[in-house]
Amino acid sequence: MTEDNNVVLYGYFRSTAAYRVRIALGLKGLSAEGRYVHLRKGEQTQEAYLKVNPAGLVPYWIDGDLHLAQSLAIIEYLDETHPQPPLLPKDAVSRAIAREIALAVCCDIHPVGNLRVLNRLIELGIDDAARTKWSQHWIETGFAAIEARLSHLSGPFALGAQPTLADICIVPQVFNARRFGVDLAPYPRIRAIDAAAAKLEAFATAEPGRQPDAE
Ligand SMILES: N[C@@H](CCC(=O)N[C@@H](CS)C(=O)NCC(=O)O)C(=O)O
Repeated sequence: MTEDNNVVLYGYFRSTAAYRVRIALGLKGLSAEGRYVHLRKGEQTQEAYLKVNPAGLVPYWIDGDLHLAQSLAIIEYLDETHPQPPLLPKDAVSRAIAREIALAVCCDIHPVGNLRVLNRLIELGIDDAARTKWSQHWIETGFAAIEARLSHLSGPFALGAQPTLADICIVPQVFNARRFGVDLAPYPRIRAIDAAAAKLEAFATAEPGRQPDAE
């Protein structure tokens, strides 16, 4: 993959799942053509995009004949095809812990706060304030578990001196937590990871506010 072939990343500036892939691309020194799906306007449910990704979600990755959904699958593919710098630690225990943290974000926190879930809550008559509490609750529950795990690991990143898949998942979730007004005071290790990551170009350029479709 180079900068000038047909590699395409469908995303949305505020999508935390697409944000993960942008960070991974940056860490690898890679880029892709960005195509933007306006989630708030519901473009992900329109026929044009469903033809691209029938799941109606971003990110979506096209690399020649490879069409791939799921941020973690995309990131692990990038890591396997472009091994430097590695996004998973060398030893099996640390690798398992990096995946544990990544999955805690991607399976336990993210899905219940996704836009389509919040839209369904609107349809069920749940008001703004209650929906915000819902999102805060699941982020806080997930962050408490991740913070407990991190408290046994040395920083500055989740698993030491280099960012891994764990940090790639934590940082976008922190962005989302701030959007929903979550108090981050109880999570010092998570905050420290976010601060360490902000100093790295790959994380900084992946920030939602710096994307071409940012509003
Ligand atoms: N597990 C998927 C989640 C993808 C996902 O849910 N993306 C969100 C944005 S972060 C989305 O497209 N939401 C559209 C919707 O909920 O309608 C991944 O990691 O890629």
